[in-house]
Amino acid sequence: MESKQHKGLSRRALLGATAGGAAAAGALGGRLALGPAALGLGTAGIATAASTGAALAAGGDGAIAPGQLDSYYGFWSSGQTGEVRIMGIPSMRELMRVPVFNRCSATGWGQTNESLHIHDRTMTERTKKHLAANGKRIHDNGDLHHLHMSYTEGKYDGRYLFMNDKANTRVARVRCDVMKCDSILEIPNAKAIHGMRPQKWPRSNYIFCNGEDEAPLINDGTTMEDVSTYVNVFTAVNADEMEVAWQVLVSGNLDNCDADYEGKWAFSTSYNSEMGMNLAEMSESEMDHVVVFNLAEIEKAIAAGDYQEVNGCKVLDGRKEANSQFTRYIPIANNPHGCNMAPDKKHLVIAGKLSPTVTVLDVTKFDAIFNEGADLRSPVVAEPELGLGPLHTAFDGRGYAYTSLFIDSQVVKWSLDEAIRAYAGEKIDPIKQKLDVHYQPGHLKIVMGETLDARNDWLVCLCKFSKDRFLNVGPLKPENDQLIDISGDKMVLVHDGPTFAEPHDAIGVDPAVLSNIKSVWDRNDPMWAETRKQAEADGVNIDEWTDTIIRDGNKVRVYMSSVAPSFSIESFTVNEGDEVTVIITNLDEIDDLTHGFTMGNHGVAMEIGPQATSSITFTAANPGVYWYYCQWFCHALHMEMRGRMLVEPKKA
Ligand code: K7E
Ligand code: CUA
Ligand code: CA
Repeated sequence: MESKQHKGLSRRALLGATAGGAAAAGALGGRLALGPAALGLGTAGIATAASTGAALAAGGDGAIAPGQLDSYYGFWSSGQTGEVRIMGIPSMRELMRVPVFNRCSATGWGQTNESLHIHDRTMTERTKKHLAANGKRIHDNGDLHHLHMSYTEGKYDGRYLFMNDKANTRVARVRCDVMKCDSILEIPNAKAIHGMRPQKWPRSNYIFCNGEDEAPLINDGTTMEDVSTYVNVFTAVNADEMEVAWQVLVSGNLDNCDADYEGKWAFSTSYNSEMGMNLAEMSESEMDHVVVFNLAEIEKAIAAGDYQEVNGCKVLDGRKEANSQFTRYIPIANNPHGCNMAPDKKHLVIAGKLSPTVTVLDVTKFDAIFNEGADLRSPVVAEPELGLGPLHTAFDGRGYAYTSLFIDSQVVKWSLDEAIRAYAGEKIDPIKQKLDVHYQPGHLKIVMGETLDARNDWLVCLCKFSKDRFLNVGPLKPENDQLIDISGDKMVLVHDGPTFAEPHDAIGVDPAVLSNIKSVWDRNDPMWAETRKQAEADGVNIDEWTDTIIRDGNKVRVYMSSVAPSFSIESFTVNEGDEVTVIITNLDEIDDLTHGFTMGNHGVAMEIGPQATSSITFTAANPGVYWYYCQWFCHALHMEMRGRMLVEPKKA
């Protein structure tokens, strides 16, 4: 493989030396690129800008010249922003955002009827009551920490991405063929889904979801002070149906989780085995634990009907005092955090957080701890001391592990094999290198590192603080996702990547896995199945040019088509107080020809991709003239792609 090792001249030094030139070229390139494309004048001007950029970016180290594609996809979580971001590795360019738990001003996510159907598909009655009381239809926020791709036999299969929402106890799914969310599931009984992983073997039949916060199982206000009634809930979601398959009650809370490569186990860290309600109580014990979930035993009980049904979920008791075969609790030092399965199919690495150690468990020894009287620490095969604040661990394909040290602001590279030999008594130091990162790293990821196809080229380290690494943008600073070249013996930091609040986690994916990505929608896509049903009931063919207005009491459905640069309807009339639904099919079939629909002064906007149908509903509360327009710059006459809604005053 071609080495990407540092060649003496850093990207930073290179760009620093030519900063003035780069900025000038960037500004020039921007203007040139917009002008001719918009006016349909060809691309002669763009070529000039591109070659200027390429010269500046030459020199390697993760730099990708204009017009060049990245080697890998990166899928980034975004924490409290609630979206998924698609990045390029190694350029660290942001390629796209996929709204999931957030609302999106550009695409209308959280506002279009298609996205609202997805949002309220599985809302609990409690959430509906809460939303109604607050005058809302959906939550406005999410806290998306973890995202992972679906697996088949231990490798990514390019079907779906799955992600958690800690804020509102949800799990969502994104279709990889169109990179849009197609399912959001609110999980009953649990509180605050944090750690979340798909099953790796034989395929991702389940998504494992950790409930982080403790509360009474029947949370109706009757036992709030009695902490002994609090439980934590581990949930398996059926990934194909996006429904809860089963839940297991556990002792202690649940933080991060992972699954093995044999389909036998899931495991979760717990920092609050104490069931403490404040910081002092939560860090009181010397030891917390990792919960091991025995999938075969759980399945057996579910199949036998040996469960309790709570809020429509099948619930098993895996708490310590229940003494079941569903769980075992392996003691681990002091508030552990990360839970990472190595691609050697054998080793699970638990990061100590408050302890300077990581604990390596041999998952092939987990059967033994389910025997009566077994030593629960018997699967421990190494416990190297790595540094302060170990949070998460990544793996390459050569047997090295890379652990983030939050307090030390470092990534430590160490050998799994040597750590195991050292634990067995050999005089050997498993630590290969410590690299400073900037600053306070959380997750770190190697391309394909959470699959049986782990690579040896790039490590991304997601740092929580950027402090002085970028121009000051005010009290709220970006995070800093750093790119590290791991292809040689030594790790080399090659790029700083500022990001908005707050990616926790990421995965790197070979584009070969994603050959199914479409550029144009399929007209029969299920995304607008409900809308299609309504159109059929209205006798409207949304697959053809249409300009039909259906009046149904005070509901008005406006069916339009779009072909650049026109909507099929130039104006329509409704009555004051009407509930108006605008349904638009974009009949353009060309790559990258997205239209939009924005209704002026109504807070209404949506994206309509090529060959897609989108719809949006609002009330025309005030009489008068309102212009609607296409907000996606689609044509030289894009500004002219507009029309009027005339709202007749109520008759006295
Ligand atoms: Cu470490 Cu929520 Cu994955 Cu953040 S968690 S770092
Ligand atoms: Cu269509 Cu702008
Ligand atoms: Ca603790």
